[in-house]
Amino acid sequence: MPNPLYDQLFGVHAGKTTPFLHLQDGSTINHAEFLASAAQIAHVLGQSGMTPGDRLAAQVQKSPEALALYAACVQAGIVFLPLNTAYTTEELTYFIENSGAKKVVCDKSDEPQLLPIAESLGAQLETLNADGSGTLTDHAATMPVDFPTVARDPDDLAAFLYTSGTTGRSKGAMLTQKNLLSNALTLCDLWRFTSDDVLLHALPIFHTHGLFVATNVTLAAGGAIIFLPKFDLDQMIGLMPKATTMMGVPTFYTRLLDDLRFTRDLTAHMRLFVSGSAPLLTDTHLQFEARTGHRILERYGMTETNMNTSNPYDGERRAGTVGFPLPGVELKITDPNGGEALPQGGVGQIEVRGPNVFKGYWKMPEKTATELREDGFFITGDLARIDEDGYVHIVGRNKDLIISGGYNIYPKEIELILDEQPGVKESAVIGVPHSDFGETVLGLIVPEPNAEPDLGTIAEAAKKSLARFKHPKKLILIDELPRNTMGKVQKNTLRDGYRDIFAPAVSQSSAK
Ligand code: MCA
Ligand code: AMP
Repeated sequence: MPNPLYDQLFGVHAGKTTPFLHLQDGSTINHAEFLASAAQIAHVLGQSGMTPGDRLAAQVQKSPEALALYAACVQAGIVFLPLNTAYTTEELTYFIENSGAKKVVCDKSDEPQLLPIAESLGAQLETLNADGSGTLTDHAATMPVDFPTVARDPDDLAAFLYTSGTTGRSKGAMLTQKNLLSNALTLCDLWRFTSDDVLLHALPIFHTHGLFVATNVTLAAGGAIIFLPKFDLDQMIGLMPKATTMMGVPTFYTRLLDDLRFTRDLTAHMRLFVSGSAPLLTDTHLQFEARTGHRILERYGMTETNMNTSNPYDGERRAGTVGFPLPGVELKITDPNGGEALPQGGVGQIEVRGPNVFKGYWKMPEKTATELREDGFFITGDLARIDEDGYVHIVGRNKDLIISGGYNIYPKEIELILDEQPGVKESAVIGVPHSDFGETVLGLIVPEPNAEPDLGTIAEAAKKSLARFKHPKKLILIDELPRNTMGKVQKNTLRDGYRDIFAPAVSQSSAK
């Protein structure tokens, strides 16, 4: 029975004993071994009563077993919902409840907090730890090593990825088999991935970049991955000689450039460096070329759309641009007010349509209707222009969003918490340039009349509710927020006023 995503990314490697995952302890898992462990997990899912279309929420550390869990979900027709390991219990509760997940997989250390929540929401819980141990793998070990793949239609859901929004409520982006597969095959072809490639993989596998771009593209090619638990400069430099390609967020590249061991010799054999998830500064692009002789290939995507554009493999990789629309992806620049297409060169919002564009937000038809037009074009909220040669230049955002080290942070979510604190009249959260993370979070707080809110207590409240990467790096009391005549807070004025607060000598500011 056909299951296009499983068949073409995973099943196609059945029986292959060529390496798939090179682990940091020096061991290797080949394709056949990986598929066997995925099949065993798929049996666990099936035997626990999960049926195709059910959701599985996983907040687990990066491990081969975590990746096999993804493959198992695809094979069993379960919708995979990976979650950032930094999310707090409060954040997780929302995701489990909103998605109606039937199973939650988490680290053993999180079980005490999550078990009562899972039980109260009618979900089963399994554990999976960073070293691969846990109830999930214990159960899987007793299962057969092949699993009858569940038939799926290209429009069936394969994954949910939650993405925050300007209202502060996270939305589950529904991604179909077709969305993921079409993008993986297109990128594999465009970036010339083959079974000889070895990708240096230090990205997390709970977001699009690390899972659906880096992993799926390598799978589509039948290549191998040097699978690191996280970005570690020493490991990156130590293992680079064994790789042919690398994908990363701009912070990876600035951190590598900050290290003198990162040289032309170290990278001479490399075939391709890809950057995305946040703007790569022209300066970083040029420094990288001067140091290594390689031009980083920058591409642009979103959780809702996977990848939309890419610089060319063969042609000029133009610094400060995200290249051309991918084959099969239509892209237009429209007037943010009326929605009509602008003439070439005009600055407007990016809209995209193609097999990569998601099906909508889970249980949020109104949200879906405001962002996904009836004709299939998705309104990205990114502002751009197309130059005379067709390269897309992202010049800003029509959405209140901060990108810190490649992670998206919606200010509204933080403002809602700050506003609730005693003595706080209102707040504004902005992104300011940061030399390592590109942008970082600054919270500006206006006290109630005659109140003196305690910033330490407020910071603690934010820590309790929000993932670590969303915590304001600094909170500042101010008298009032600048507003325009319509009463709207002028965040640009605030961003200009505080842009040097972390005094970055060279910044990766997203103010493009
Ligand atoms: C870690 N911290 C962060 C971040 N990461 N704070 C703000 N922003 C971050 N991105 C916290 C840590 O918890 C720690 O807190 C402190 O900052 C310093 O940690 P450090 O050791 O320097 O950080 P790290 O562990 O080295 O992580 C930095 C990182 C990582 C390697 C840049 O954030 C990362 O892997 N980012 C990639 C994100 C990604 O994959 N994005 C793709 C999304 P404390 O000191 O309190 O412990 S997909 C997407 O955007 C679209 C679809 C696309 O186009 O790809
Ligand atoms: P996310 O919602 O996490 O998927 O993040 C998607 C957002 O990241 C996009 O809407 C852009 O604002 C930003 N983004 C991704 N890649 C790039 C890039 N190469 N340059 C600039 N912004 C990017």
